[in-house]
Amino acid sequence: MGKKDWSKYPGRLVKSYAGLPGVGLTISGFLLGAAALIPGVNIAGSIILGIGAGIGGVSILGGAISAIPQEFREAVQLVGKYETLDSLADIDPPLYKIGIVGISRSGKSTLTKSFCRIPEEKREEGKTEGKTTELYVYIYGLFLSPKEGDTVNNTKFLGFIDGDGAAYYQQLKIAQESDFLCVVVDHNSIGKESHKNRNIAQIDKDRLTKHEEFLDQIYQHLKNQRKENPLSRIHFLLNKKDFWNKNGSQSSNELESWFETHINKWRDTALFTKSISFDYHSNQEVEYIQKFESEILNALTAEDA
Ligand SMILES: Nc1nc2c(ncn2[C@@H]2O[C@H](COP(=O)(O)OP(=O)(O)OP(=O)(O)O)[C@@H](O)[C@H]2O)c(=O)[nH]1
Ligand SMILES: [Mg+2]
Repeated sequence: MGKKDWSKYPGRLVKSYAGLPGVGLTISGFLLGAAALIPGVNIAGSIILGIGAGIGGVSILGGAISAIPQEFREAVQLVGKYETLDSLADIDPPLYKIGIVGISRSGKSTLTKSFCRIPEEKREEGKTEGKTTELYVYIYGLFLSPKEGDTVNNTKFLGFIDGDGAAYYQQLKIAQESDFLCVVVDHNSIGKESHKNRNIAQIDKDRLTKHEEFLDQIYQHLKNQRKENPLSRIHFLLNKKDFWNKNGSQSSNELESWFETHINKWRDTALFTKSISFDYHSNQEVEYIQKFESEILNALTAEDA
């Protein structure tokens, strides 16, 4: 059985009564009935009073029932399922929303797949399979190490939000709705399936410019949308380390310094997040996925403190 959130009941009740014709009828019934009590007025007035009160009573009862909150869906039942961003409001407990943003081919869906260990048969076309076209949320249960006195397993329910990197309206929406925002950048658009005979370590300057434009858009949007309600954390990942660090070359130093310069700019001025962090990352290595998990745990702990 789902739980209901009764804290919203009084508000819903007032709303539900505001639109009821029965309340008006009750009042008119009472007025007519009262008139009937005046000596010399017809006895029919008393009957009208009865009818008016009756209709009013039924409406009041109907209003009280319709204001009962909708049932909540339990997060534990949704683990391993896809949801939409608009369907999360009735989930209990509320999800901790991890938004993954970045330009196309930076590795957002790969990160989501690897972190949530989404089995192949569950991957959906346009979501976690192939090029992302739709904005989706994937529900994941993160096991937390038990605190003293815990009698049951402590799980935090995460909603991973991923979308099409080429559709900026999706990216801005994700950033705006997140608790923990992960911004993924890279040095070129080469992927696993297209690296043969290519210089995988080469830094594509145009791509870095594209990341910069993207970062600007996200920055402006968050500045506008989240100044009253700051995010819990923004975490930057410089992805595809397995490619750009191939030879441990001079160019990887350049890339790292490009990355850190941008993060420092955010650090100095971004008031729309409680904290900022970054890491070098590769979706190909489990060690980095674990580091990403510690970063989420870290932000969660800070949030609970
Ligand atoms: N070498 C390497 N390739 C990666 C890494 N992460 C992702 N890729 C590859 O980069 C390509 C694009 O990855 P996706 O995860 O589909 O990129 P995306 O950001 O979801 O892109 P859109 O859905 O278009 O927004 C794929 O070929 C991935 O295999 C990584 O850490 N290292
Ligand atoms: Mg994708």
